[in-house]
Amino acid sequence: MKNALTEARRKALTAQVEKAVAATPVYDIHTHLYDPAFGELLLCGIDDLLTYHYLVAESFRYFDFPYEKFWALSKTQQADLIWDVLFLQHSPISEACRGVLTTLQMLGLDVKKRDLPKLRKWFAAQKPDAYITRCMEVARVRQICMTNSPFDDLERPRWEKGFRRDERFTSALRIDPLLVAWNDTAPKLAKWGYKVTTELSDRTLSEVRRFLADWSERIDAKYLMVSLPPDFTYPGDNACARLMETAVLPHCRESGLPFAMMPGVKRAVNPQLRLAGDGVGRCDTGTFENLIAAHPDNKFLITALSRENQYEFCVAARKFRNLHIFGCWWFTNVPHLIEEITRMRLELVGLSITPQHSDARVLDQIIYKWEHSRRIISGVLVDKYLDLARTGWETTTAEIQRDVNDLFGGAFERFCGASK
Ligand code: HDL
Ligand code: ZN
Repeated sequence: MKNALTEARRKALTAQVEKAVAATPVYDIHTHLYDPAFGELLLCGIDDLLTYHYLVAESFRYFDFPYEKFWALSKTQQADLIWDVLFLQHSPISEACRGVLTTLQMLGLDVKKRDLPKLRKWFAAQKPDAYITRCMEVARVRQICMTNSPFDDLERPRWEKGFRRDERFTSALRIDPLLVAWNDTAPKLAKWGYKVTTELSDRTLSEVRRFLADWSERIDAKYLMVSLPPDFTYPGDNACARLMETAVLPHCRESGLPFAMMPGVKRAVNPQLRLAGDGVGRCDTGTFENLIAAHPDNKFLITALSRENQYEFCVAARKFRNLHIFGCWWFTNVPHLIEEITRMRLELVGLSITPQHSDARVLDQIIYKWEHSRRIISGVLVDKYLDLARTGWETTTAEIQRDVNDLFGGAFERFCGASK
């Protein structure tokens, strides 16, 4: 007998879910933000929002001058051009443009006036520490995981000098150069005192493990992370696969740290766009199934850049309990795909996933990235709980809150293990 869901029950359930999703503080498990101790590396404010590389790429579609001319301008001059072309000359309809406006609106600023100088004045008057707290409160973000690279010449010295941590900011050890550019990276490790050569001898591999252990310790890494080109293969007679197998994964097993892999990025498709110049390619998910199946004692986090791969990794997550899928990464971080990917994950895998991360590069972006995603995640969850209600299953308010806590960082923290 069809369970006629009363209008009152529909309304009550919808309100419960929307309230829980809107109010639950989230662990943002992948960002490019920095602990305030890193000073100017932590980007924030209207000019950083406007010169976000997503908007740079969109603006160049209207610019008819050489790339170098833009790069020679100051950040303020670049922001002026972007504001003019993407907000004034054309409606700011893209997700990255809309995001700037959502952030301004949620900070209580009037976008109707389109007064960029006035907006600049407001941001200039913000006190850094108070502003960080304000952005995290407005976005309802309880924890921010950074992307920390020993290979970043601006970041490394601050870690080596040491500083008092802001406990709201956790760390992830980013190791792309080690895995995808080993021949260029080996000399750097040698310069830093690790006895390595480009030849992957036993001594080199054990020194790479010492490097990973030193940095995991130094930054208190919650996981290790790498982005990979679409053609990464495992097993494979390539430095990436060999270093992964003989240094990275043993280190992760020994330290209990997950290894996050983000496949499908084609770096510098258009180098003239600099950070905005990367593209997407579909990977062979079978290579990752091989890797995960061969390492049952390792924990893997995966998000993919290709929409099709996100579906395939949903299926892979059903096969491997040591795989935790997360986020709508980069080009998939747009409403239509966030909805599709979240719906697919909940329907195929259930709640043992992490639906979103912000990937924010500018502090204030956490406000719009989470506002936009919460609305979509809320809508999908309402549908799912209404589907349950139609069977006669009554989800309690406490159970809804438990599930949302899981989706907003709880499942991730359990997957990482209390120890790390
Ligand atoms: O490799 C990554 O972590 C990506 O997120 C890149 O940083 C990319 O430039 C980005 O910012 N995506 O949102
Ligand atoms: Zn990122």
